[in-house]
Amino acid sequence: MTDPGDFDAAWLPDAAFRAVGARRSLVRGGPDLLADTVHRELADACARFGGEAVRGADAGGAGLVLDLTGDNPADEGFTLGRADGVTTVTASGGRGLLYGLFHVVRLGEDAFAGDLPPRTHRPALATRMLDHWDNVAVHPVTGQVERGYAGGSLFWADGEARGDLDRVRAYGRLLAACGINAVAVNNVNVHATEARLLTDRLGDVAAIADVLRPYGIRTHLSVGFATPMLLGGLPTADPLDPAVRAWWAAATARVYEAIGDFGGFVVKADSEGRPGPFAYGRSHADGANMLAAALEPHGGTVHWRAFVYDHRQDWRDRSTDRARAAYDHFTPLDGRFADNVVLQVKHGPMDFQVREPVSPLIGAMPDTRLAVELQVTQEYTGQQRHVCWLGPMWSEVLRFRPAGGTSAGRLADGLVAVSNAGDDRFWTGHPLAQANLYAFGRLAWDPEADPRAVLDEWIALTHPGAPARLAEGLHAILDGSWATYEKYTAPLGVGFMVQPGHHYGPSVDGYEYSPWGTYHFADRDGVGVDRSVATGTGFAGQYAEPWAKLYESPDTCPDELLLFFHHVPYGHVLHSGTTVIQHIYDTHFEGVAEAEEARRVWAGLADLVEPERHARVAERFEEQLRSAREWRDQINSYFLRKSGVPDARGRTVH
Ligand code: GCW
Repeated sequence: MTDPGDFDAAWLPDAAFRAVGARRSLVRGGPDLLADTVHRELADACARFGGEAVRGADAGGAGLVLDLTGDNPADEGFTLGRADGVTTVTASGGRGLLYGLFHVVRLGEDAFAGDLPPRTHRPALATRMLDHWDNVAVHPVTGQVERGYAGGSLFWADGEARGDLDRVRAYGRLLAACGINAVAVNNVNVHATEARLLTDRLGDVAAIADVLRPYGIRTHLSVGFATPMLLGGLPTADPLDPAVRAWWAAATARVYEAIGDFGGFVVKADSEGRPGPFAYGRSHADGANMLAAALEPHGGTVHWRAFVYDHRQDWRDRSTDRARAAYDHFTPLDGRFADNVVLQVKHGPMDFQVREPVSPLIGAMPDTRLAVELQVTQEYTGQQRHVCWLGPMWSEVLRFRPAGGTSAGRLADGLVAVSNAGDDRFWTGHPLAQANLYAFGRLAWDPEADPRAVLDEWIALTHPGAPARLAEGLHAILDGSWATYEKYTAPLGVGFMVQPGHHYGPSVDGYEYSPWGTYHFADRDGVGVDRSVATGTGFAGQYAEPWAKLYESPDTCPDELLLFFHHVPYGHVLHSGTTVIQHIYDTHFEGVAEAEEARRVWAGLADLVEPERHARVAERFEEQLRSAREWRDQINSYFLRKSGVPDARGRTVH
């Protein structure tokens, strides 16, 4: 065992188990791998807190009984109740039992006080998956973990699988405690070494799967579309070619020999230079369905990403709009995907910016299974050097009602996120970014959950028994941190303005004359992208009503998305009553002031937080402040120089 002191306990510190560990508990039912996990958890907790954990036999006097009935193993739900001094968790399947245990842990002493009428809890979304953009071999451009801000990979180091899987085991345990049930272990940009995870390096994947399985987590692999050529020696990867289909069928069958509960493939095809079906004149449905056919006999799923756009656009070409691309490519294919294909759609139409509208593809393909993809790793939201609690952003996305009816969270069968975890001692680089990982799992379980309540849970689990002042301080720092980040970065939904390549820090024109399709079109008169139907790219028309109409006009478009949908003069008056240019100045000064205030609050919590954790966050705040000031000054100066309109409040703009 790795010394637990080597890495942070995150939301599962020993003390979080005090209430369950102080009692006599009984786990009934099985044999079952996950019921054994539940028993082991209880036995460990009891060893610390003086209780007793019994497995199997009926023993009197238990204060906590976890009953696995086994009648519907696929059901992930559980029923929790309390009567006659006994707290009972009943579940049909092992995962439900495990989730029930963690629910009891979250409740703490409240699970053992008074009567609780039986209540059933069940995840709203069947797939709750983390994608790791981890490379096996260090990639010359993207390193060990693409867009990773938490050290190296949990799974791979320098071209090899890590031998010590204790960290992976601890990770699986943390993920189970927030309800995550699937992990893809390699980057969607599948390079040469990583392609072999499907073939001669499959044993490494199987070893990871073995460690995650006791926590109810199925392992998935990202695969490259051209693998039959790369590794199979075939002259083509045409999805309709019988030899290609046979190659995938055989490769997939071998995966299932090694990993009986393998989850399936994640595929990035015809996207940012990755190979795909277009090369053969085939559709994305042809491509996805070929892989689906290979997986189908074994019960596996294809997660086919919808992130398809022209990344070699001519910036002079105003008719191409990257925001339109996913909808334009995929809606004509609705109903043509096999039952075990899930279309994985980024939550916004562009690319994980601090503010985007919800992708119009969500809800536009009623006959296609949907997974919504979030980015827990903070590529565009401060790279885990800035504090940015994303629960409120994701909650907005999941509660969005595309056609005024069912919410995005209810339309999806899966929620997927790019993980922010690595081999860093605190898992996520910035210790407060642990809250994002936790919240992702909890929102995938219940997309309607109040993010504030989720944050309360995370605070209470991470710091059991801490005084109210700590929770208040953490709320003061985290609650508004997304809004703060938005204030000092790209304004009013316009996006990007980041340094090309690594995407950290400001560069207003960094992507303005680039082929990536990410422009703000600022000139001396105004700024923003006209995506209206009347005079722009027509993107607003991809929405169902009421949204199409709302976004179409600058008069009704919400302020925070104004520059995403419209090009307006600097003097345009927002609903808030201020002009666009004054809003830019005001928010940039405010954003920095708010970050300074958050740093001050954190400093005042030093007596309540373990020194190493406190120091790590304090150090990150220094960098956040430096960077936030740089953002403020570059954005403000840029717009003063473009517009010639001074700050009405006469503050320093360089
Ligand atoms: O946000 C962009 C990232 C790429 C990433 C791509 C994607 C894995 O900058 O690093 O590639 O999205 O989602 O495929």
